[in-house]
Amino acid sequence: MNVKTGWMRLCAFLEGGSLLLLGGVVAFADDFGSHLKPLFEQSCIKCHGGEKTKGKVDLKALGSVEDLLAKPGLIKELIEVIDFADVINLSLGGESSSALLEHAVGYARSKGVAIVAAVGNEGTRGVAFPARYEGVIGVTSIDAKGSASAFSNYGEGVDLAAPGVDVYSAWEEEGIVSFSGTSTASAFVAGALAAEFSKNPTLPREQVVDLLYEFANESEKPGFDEFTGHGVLNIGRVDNRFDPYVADAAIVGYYFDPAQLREESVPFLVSVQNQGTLWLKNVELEVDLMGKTRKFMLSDLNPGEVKSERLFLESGPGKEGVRIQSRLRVLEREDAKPVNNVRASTITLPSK
Ligand SMILES: [Ca+2]
Ligand SMILES: [Ca+2]
Repeated sequence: MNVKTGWMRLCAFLEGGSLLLLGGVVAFADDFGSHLKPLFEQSCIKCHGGEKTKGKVDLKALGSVEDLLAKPGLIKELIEVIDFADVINLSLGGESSSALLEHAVGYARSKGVAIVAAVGNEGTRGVAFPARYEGVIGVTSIDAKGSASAFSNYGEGVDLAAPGVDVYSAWEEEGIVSFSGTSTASAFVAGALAAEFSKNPTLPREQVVDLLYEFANESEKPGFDEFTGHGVLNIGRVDNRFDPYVADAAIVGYYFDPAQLREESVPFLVSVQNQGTLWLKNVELEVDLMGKTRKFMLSDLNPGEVKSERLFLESGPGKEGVRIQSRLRVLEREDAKPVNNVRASTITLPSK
């Protein structure tokens, strides 16, 4: 099966028109040449303050994200892409809704096209449009440790998280460049979705999207949450779901409830997830904190299940960073992926 991936703009824009992002495409249609090429040619690869680059799109006409979204030409382009794409990545967003854009999203949904969009990089409550629309997969950014990026917007409309901090990508003339932003994360999810559509041609599209959600790694608050939605994209778990012998326990992080940060002794959760396909009878968790080692035995973990232990940080907000080190050991089995069995973090609680 050939999955067609439509690119809208490869770039989103910061105020002043400097570059924010880009992304990567996984699969193309047979007719890529005839249909997508003109769009690629129009897409900007590099945008700095409205410079025209290498004979590509003239960026002088482009203003803020809001201006961009309000341009009828962009919506027309989107509609044209919908007619032949399976996945569309929208690495862009704005604060206000647009009737035209909402119409385009509704049209895409009616055609069974998946739309993936960045949640925005203002670090505030309120997901950008179009990511906030129902039916659009809103993607947020995490760093290398799997924590939500401080610059990511949050709230209703965050569905999934993917890497978005210091991500390396190819650049013009064999160069390499590092990008950060939810736009980068969005591209990973669009690529993963295109790959999974291709690998699961008989599954309804909505079910394939649900697979990405179901096999996402737990992150932030246990369960669905407004910072990382269903969790962090893990295409390996999706692909391993029919292998019945994967034993993999993972420390998925430390969660501090913002409502409890004012206390002098701040409670937090250490969470462990069974990211394999085997039921795990016993998993030993050790946590080093403030000169003491605490041991816990987590029993009876079903595939995908998360269990948490509550600990306390005697530091309080605004004090110096506290080192926390955690280790996991799966008893009676060999863990297939030891790399996620250890986590060392220095926690500094924000002053409130
Ligand atoms: Ca969560
Ligand atoms: Ca593991």
